[in-house]
Amino acid sequence: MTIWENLRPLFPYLRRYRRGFLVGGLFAVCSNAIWVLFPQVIRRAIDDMTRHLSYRGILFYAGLLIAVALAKGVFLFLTRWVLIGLSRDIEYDLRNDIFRTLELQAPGYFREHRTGDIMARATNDLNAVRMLLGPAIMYSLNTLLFTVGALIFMVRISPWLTLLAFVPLPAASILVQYFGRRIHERFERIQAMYSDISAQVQENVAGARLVRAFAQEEAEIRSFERANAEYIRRALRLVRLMGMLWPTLEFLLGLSLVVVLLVGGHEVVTRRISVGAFVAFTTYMTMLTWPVIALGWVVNLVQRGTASVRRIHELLIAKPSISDATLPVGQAPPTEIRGEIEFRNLTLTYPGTAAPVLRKIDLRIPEGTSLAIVGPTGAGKTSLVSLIPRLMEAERGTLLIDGRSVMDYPLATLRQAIGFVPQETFLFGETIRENVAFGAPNATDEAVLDATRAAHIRDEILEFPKGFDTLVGERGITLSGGQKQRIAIARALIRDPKILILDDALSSVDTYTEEQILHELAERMRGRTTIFISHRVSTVRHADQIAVLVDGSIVELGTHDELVARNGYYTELHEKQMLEEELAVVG
Ligand code: M5T
Ligand code: MG
Repeated sequence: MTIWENLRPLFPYLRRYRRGFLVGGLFAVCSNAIWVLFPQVIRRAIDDMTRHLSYRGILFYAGLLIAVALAKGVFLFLTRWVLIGLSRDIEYDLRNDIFRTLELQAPGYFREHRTGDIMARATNDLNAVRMLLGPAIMYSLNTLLFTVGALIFMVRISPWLTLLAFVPLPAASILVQYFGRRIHERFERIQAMYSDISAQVQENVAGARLVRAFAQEEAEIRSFERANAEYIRRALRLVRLMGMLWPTLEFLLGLSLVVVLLVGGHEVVTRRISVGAFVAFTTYMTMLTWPVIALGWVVNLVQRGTASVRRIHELLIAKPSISDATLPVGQAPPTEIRGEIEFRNLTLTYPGTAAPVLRKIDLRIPEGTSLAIVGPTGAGKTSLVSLIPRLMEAERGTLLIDGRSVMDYPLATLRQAIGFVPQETFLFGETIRENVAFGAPNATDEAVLDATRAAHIRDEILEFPKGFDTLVGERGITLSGGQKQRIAIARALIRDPKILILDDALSSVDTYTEEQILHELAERMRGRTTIFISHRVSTVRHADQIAVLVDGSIVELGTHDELVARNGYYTELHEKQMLEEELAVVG
């Protein structure tokens, strides 16, 4: 693959700022056009001096040199300002685009990609791309322009000498290419290791309680040290390579200067070129030293940058596996959801697994009724309800809402109608108020109070010193499992959903509070559809329908009384829990 193909993902971004690049390029042309005149002034000065020495003449040339240097400085500043600024603009666009694509991914994406790896790409790789777009473009432009300008003047002084001076050039270019490939490979290995390290840090921060509880700190530290050492080892291999590149380039340049001195010196002695021209010529050569060395650095930046462009591109092109369907022409997407849900012979298999988690599910939940799902752990309850808000995808035709495929609904319409309380409660590190109003940003304070009251958490919140302004998580208060669950319920209720799904959402709440919340929910959800998953008979007994899910299949379906009479899984569960209750009363 050529470097251009590697950089292709950046083209749209570059195109967006082409005017800026044009302006920056013009400034670069100006600064270099002025800078190549510097040796010309020296040449005139020396040639004049060899003919007639005048103090005023010297002053004039000195002033001229200062003027040239100043003008060049101004344009260099402008070039840098514009071009480096553009790299920041594109960095801004890229970072937004990365976040946007991540935000649109289906939850399954984050099971397959490690957070640390994503973070590494969004930070380290983005930085490498910025260096490519800013300094790398700027220095290569400057090098190119100055070399071309210098070459024109050098050829005019002596074509033969110029040829000699550039003899080592092919060697240098081969060298740069050879090193470039190596740098690219090594840099990719470094970035991969950096992703690993980031992932380790992230997991150890997120899993801090577990690591402490299992006393695995030392083991984790050792494992981290190993990864860190490997990272440094790889970084040092790159340093070795780079350390060899620059001196080699400098050496080649020094070599050509020696050749020019020998041959050019002879030309001067034989009066074929003037002393001034000779000095100007060697000045050009020394002035070329830095751009050539910068070229070595640019090669490094470009190689790093292209490796990172690929890694960022991988993030950006990941198509969300779940998105709005394109309906046949002339067919409008449904805008209203009443709340009837139907599973039709639905079978679900997770990618990468052999056995289906859900088998031939046939189930209808009429609008405005409630369904409870019970069943042993791992039976597929969470998987089943995740299909309704399309957190996972069911095959077309197997899941219908109000008689239409769930895929026909725009995601926003569908999800707006659903209140979802996931099994694992997640709260943001914001205030309780913001967490409750997460899905209803325009909710009034009354609405927040009302939803939390229904979830039986309002009074507890009001007892916190900062009430609803209490921060949750790392920078604030640590809530109990049951408190988090009830806030999550309030968060779902405040959206006033047509369909409410509670996935074991009361598991950390005591049975007494649970009953009160259920009573409240029954009131609020009258005429709406409710699905709740639970392991407790006490939770599910009043539901219009109860489904028993075992190993991915619905084995029993009916009301509490019907199921109790069936002498199956539900009856057993019921009896066991009744016994437990009695024992609790006796105890
Ligand atoms: C049912 C598997 C899981 C289990 C089965 C979410 C998820 C689940 N599974 C995957 O392979 N990949 C996934 O992303 O599916 O899992 P569940 O639906 O979460 O079961 P449950 O909700 O009935 O269990 P529980 O413990 O919450 O009562 O084999 O490995
Ligand atoms: Mg579950």
